Amino acid sequence: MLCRQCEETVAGTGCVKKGVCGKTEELAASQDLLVGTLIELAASGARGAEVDEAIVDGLFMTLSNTNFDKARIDAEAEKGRALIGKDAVIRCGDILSLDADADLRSLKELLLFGMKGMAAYYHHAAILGGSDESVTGFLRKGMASLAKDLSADELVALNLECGSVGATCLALLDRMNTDAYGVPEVTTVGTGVRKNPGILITGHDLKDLEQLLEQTQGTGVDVYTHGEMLPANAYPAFKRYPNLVGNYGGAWYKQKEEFESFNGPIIATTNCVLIPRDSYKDRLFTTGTAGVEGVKHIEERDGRKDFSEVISLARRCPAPAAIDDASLTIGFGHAQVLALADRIVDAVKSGAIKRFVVMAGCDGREKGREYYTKFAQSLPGDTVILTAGCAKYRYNRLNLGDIGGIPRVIDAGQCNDCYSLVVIANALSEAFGTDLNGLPLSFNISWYEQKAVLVLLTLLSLGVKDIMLGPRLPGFVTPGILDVLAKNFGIRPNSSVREDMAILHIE
Ligand code: FSO
Ligand code: SF4
Repeated sequence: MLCRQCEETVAGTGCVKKGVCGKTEELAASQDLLVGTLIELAASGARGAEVDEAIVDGLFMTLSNTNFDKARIDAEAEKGRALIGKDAVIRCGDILSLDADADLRSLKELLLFGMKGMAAYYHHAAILGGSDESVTGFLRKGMASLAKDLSADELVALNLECGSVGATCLALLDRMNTDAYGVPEVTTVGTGVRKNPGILITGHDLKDLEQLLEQTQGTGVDVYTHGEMLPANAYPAFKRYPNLVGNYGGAWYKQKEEFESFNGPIIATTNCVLIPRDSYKDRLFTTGTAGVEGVKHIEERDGRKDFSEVISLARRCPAPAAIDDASLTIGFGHAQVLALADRIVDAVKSGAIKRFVVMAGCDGREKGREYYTKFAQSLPGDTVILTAGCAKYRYNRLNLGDIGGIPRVIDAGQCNDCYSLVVIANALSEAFGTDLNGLPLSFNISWYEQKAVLVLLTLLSLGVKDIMLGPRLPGFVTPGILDVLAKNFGIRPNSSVREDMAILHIE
């Protein structure tokens, strides 16, 4: 196997015997065949809703930490083969062969991983009824292009197109979420526990949360969010449920300890799910694109998921053990921030706010990610952090205060809500009559998996320059491609907090 799609890849170069994530060689081979089948499906010229769904869901299932169930990956490849109408056997590894020119392969991997991220975001929009042919059309075109001999210029252009379609996809998801659940409100969320038994829901799927809340009404079972589900607490549609207690725990990589101490059942709706410890494996359920071998999977039937087994298990379990009892302020999507726009502009003009730093992205388990906590702590008091995604868990408990009522950590929500950061940045650029690069705005992004790759491509397609990226640069980016990214876009790796502050013009 060779997998180097995420930031935690072995030695920063590639997982070859087993994934750091726990992916086995057998699972990697199945994923390789699935992605190869999807490339062939896209190249076959087949069209229709089933084809698009197969590409979107198949790609999403191969995203890091999404599906560890080989049988489901194989079944998905079988679905693809049926749509092609012949026995496709091409593996992605054959198409993106190591024998090929390393820089061209690197650009194709960048494109493939960006499309995996796009597929994940599109899946979320689609389950809420959203659709956009410009997104699915690009996924078909982009996947088919992986099997072609293309020049570096053609591949760079496709990557930028991927980023630009990514903006459309993120805007669609933003619209679908707010149409379904209302505009997020600024909300204080508790992290403590109550005495009732509870169900913990993690991942990004808001529709799963909606159905769980409906089905738990009157059962005496509480519901807690975990990880990337935290921002759900800000939606008016969910706030009206009295048994939505708050958020339990931190980012995805802490789940082994936190799922254990939760005591009750856990529903993993998407990435990031980890191969569980035995201590809670029989309390873990997956749904949607998520999967783990030996863990019960809840299927959707006629648009409905039946969580009765989870609820009945919860009633037999002890209440969650407290981890802490803090409060987090969330809900700064673009609507709430734009409502503060006049105050923000005045604060910049008066010098009360000197700089915004986008610190969005992912959290992860390496020790080196303490950098982001230290960076946030070291920022001067006249700086505001704009964030989205699970990266926030590195600094959302620091109580960094506010600047004249404007919080120093503006948390737009999940990584699915990165579109809000684009809207906010565009509004600032309009207010100050300058392009994004002329604003007092710096980017210090932390990445882990492929949704972050898509967001990065989106920022590049919007013309954002000088993005700092860490904690390590992608293993699939060759020195030659890094050089192109550095020369054309000013992308650079982070180093030490002190040096990076100076580079990002933070005094
Ligand atoms: Fe985090 Fe995981 Fe949302 Fe990612 S939970 S790391 S970018 O998969 O999805 O931010
Ligand atoms: Fe390795 Fe990441 Fe691939 Fe898992 S997803 S096998 S950790 S590169």
